[in-house]
Amino acid sequence: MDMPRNTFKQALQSGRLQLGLFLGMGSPLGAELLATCGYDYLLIDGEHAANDLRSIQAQLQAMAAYPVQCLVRPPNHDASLIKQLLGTGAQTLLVPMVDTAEQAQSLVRAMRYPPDGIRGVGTALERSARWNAVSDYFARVEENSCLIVQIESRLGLQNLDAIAAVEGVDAVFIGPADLAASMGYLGQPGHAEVKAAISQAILGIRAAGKAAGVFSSDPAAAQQYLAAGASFLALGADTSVLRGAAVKLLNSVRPASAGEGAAY
Ligand code: 3PY
Ligand code: MG
Repeated sequence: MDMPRNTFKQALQSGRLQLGLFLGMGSPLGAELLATCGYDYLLIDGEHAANDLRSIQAQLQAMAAYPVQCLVRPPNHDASLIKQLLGTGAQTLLVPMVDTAEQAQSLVRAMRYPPDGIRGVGTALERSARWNAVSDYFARVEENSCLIVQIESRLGLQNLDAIAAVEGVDAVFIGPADLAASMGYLGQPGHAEVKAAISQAILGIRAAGKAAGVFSSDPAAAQQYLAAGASFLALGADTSVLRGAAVKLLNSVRPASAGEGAAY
């Protein structure tokens, strides 16, 4: 059978805007439901959400029947975990907390087989190669693998040019929540100084010839980041979308005088 194509990577390479959502529910049914909504990509979050290898695998399986690209965020830089996530069939990884070019280089090596990297060879056991049913897996794996590093600290911003220049880093994604914390604005990802730093970072990433992305659940900020040159956005998380819609529905019917209602 054919190698599954990483159309997300192709879209980044050709500068086509990609709009996505983070998945934090750990639910294959939720992932499948969201796969019908028309987002270009859905990102299974393993950094903050309660996901493990098996729940990530189940969500990848649930979304496989739909024309949506699946990204995964591991919790850390562990090369063994990256090997397992790639083996599970994740082709695009968004790796958090990348502060230096050396860290980015290590991640590139974790993504690649020897002699260019350190990824172990075990396709007979891996969904990525459909257990060796994909006959040209090794010839096609690199063109279909995509590494996005997250810059989300002052140090990361200082090292942005060097990080973005690392060969094998396909794109750089800014994490506003952590960046805001690092800049002294914990809980204020929409602070004017944070937004200005993000727009500046996007310009730097583009100048390095890499695709730039950012998380923005605020549509006005999202427009600002698009204008600065971002080519992929995460528009929020399923958890916030669900909670926001549930609260809005309730408040649309509940009499104003009824207060907040029971606390569950
Ligand atoms: C952040 O905002 O810090 C994130 O990692 C989400 O994009
Ligand atoms: Mg973050």
